[in-house]
Amino acid sequence: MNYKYSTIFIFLLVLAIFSCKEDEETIISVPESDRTEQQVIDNDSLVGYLNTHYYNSSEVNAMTNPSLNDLMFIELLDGDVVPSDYSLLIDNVEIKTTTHMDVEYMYYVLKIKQGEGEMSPEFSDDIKVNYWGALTDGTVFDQTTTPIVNDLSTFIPGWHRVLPDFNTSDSFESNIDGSVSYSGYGMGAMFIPSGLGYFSTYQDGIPTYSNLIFKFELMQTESNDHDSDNIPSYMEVSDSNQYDLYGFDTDEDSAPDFLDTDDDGDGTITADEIQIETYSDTTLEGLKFTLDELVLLSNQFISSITSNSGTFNANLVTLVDSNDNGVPNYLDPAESDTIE
Ligand SMILES: [Ca+2]
Ligand SMILES: [Ca+2]
Ligand SMILES: [Ca+2]
Ligand SMILES: [Ca+2]
Repeated sequence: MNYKYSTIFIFLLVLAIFSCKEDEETIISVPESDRTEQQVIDNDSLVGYLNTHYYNSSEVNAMTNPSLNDLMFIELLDGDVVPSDYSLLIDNVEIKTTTHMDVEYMYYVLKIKQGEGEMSPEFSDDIKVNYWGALTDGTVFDQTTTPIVNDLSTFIPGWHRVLPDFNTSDSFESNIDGSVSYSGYGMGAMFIPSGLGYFSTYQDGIPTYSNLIFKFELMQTESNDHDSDNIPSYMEVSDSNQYDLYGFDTDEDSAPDFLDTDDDGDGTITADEIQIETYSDTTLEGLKFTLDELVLLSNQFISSITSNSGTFNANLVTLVDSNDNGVPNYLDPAESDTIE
């Protein structure tokens, strides 16, 4: 190696070392924010937004089936007053609190339509929705054009809290072009802190620690029992954290209860450790009438209604506790008798 090339080599080597060092420092210099501190910052920002934005309340409230684009958030400029027929968001949102990852969060819900349907999703159910998502600076990062069906448990924590407070559509009709028009659907908007959104995780179009605004329409919902053990997934959580599907593993075999067909690991599947009585009728109304007449005990629930070639079915599930120790058999390895 002659002098000229060795100089270049040393220069590149120094540059490489320097670059590596800089990369390391870049990574180290961005520790995740403290959730409690970030919540204070986020809540100030959200309240600021709600105090400086109004919406077309009279117009949208008068509509039977308002679309997402019908609901408009408009910035109140300094010195202006809210026009009549419009309302300031802060005066109309419901203020909610919840605990997520041991932090108390506040979030805000604007309810335009409760929804005329009978169904409300649990946080782990499938939902059919239209939505529009934006940052508080007005940047839209996602929007549906036709309703999508998705498992609500895969959505961000804010959605788990908000959607169960709404009802589904009460009717729909198929159009000539194959699309479906819904009416009487639940519709609203949520204003959620980053801690109930993506927090420190960067998403396409969503910077880290972004507060999020969603408008949504809830068309339909369907109960989810991910492991088909007859215990709906929303019930396969701990009492202390009703939204944490993955954190509840009774037999500690690394399969969380909602994905475990033998929850207590005693060798008898859960479906055989509970009592199931099926009710059927040729009409939905007839079945509902029968179910309404039932007087449920505290350890009983009715599974969602399903239909199968003209017959409507629902299961009355009893969580039997044979040894009377307060733990139902399917979660109690000490009690493994199969229920007849
Ligand atoms: Ca289940
Ligand atoms: Ca398990
Ligand atoms: Ca299970
Ligand atoms: Ca079992």
